Amino acid sequence: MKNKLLSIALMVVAAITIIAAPIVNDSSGDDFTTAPQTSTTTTTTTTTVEAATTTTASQPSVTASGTSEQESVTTTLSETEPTTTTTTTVTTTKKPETTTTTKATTTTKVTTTKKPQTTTAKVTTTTKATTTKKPQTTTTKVTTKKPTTTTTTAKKPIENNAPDGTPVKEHGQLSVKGANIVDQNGNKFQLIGISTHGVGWFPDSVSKSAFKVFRDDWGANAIRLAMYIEESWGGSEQLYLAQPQKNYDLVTKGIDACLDLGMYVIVDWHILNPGDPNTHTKESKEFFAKIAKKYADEPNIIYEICNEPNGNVNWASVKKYAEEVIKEIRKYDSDAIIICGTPTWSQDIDKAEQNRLSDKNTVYALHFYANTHTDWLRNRVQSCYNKGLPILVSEFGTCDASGNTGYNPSQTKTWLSFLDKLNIGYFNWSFCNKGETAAILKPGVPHGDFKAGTSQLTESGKLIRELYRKRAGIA
Ligand code: IDC
Repeated sequence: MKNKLLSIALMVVAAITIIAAPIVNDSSGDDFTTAPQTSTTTTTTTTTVEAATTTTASQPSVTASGTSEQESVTTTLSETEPTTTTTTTVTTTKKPETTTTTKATTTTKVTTTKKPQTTTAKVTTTTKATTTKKPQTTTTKVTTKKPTTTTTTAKKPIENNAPDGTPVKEHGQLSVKGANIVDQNGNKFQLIGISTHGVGWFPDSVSKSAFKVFRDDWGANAIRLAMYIEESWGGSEQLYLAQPQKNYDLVTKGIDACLDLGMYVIVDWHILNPGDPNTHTKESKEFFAKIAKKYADEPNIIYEICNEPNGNVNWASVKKYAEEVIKEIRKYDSDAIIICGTPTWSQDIDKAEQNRLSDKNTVYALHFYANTHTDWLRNRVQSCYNKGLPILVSEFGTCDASGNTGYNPSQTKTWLSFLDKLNIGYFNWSFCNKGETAAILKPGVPHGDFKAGTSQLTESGKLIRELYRKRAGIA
């Protein structure tokens, strides 16, 4: 076969009268560009060997698909007026033993001009052996292309850079297993944390020394950074949509503090207004893409993509929003926990249970306020948990759902011991000094000056500290 092809190629070459032509062979070697000003004649010859395809082409024809082994003969003629130099290159690779159909295509391209400075004629013979059952009768012409760039999802490094002795050092990257969050060793893990109030309104609550008090004096392992995006009653000028850079900087400051402290950190896109998260999908995607790009390698980070859908929005609609935002986050961060809010201020986990998101590391938010939501909501949690729904209480209060009045320590205790039994995590609303029942600090206490002990705490703050410490085994 090799000799036969070689002689055919040489015959073809010999039969062609080459006058001239500047042909520029581009760097890929598969394409030719003919200098236009001197070109006068173009001859193309195609020879077919052993029952195959005849191709007439002004470009070299390259067979590609289905080629299992290849035998090729390349003849290059270089001419400097009018002398002809012939260079023959023969490349042979092993033929397959089980060839059932053999197709050979010889394509010769010769371009001539009258007064060339240099002439290059390239003759290429390509033999294609195909081992498919039915003979293929088409030849695929391949245009040389740079390899397409594919976007790969960022992977987390295995290393855990959290400081020794911290919660993240011990538990590492979290994931979802059935109805529970598990740690890097596959053990059930309960996130126990404190939520800030709106960081736009209380910028000094984003305080590393304060977060350290929650870790060391309260036994918390996580902080939730609540970033309101706008409000209906006023104060919106401090919030994300009005001041994206300021709010982004506060959130990253809070995340960095948690990285230093080895604490988990929830980045909360706090929608209360508007109630439909789809209103600002674009802004949400931009925000989370920025955060995810920056922190994808940190096991600390958790994304909460919509705090509390409410008003005229159903689960199907929230799900649509969630799918878009999750897709965006997953471009950069393949495995962090994502929390998705549920309708009716994150109470309708049962709706989500019936039509779950496909992302395997997404959990569903359930929020309660102890004096408003009692047995009926606990029953819902139990029933969804039994069906394997992963739930996180990313916000709860000790009082009425308004955040003020109705302090209810006994319902708070009932809730927390119920959640402890199921290993469901929870975050108390909120670390702020605003004069309201749910606030942890007494009015006027500077957030940045928060200290261990009880002297700065409200009744609600004292209760949560006591329950958290007990749970963590702090004397
Ligand atoms: C409350 C704050 C209060 C603020 C109000 C409106 O405690 O100071 O004026 O928001 O912005 C939620 C929300 C949370 C609420 C909280 C108490 O997630 O933003 O905070 N709550 O009403 N859901 C149920 C209760």
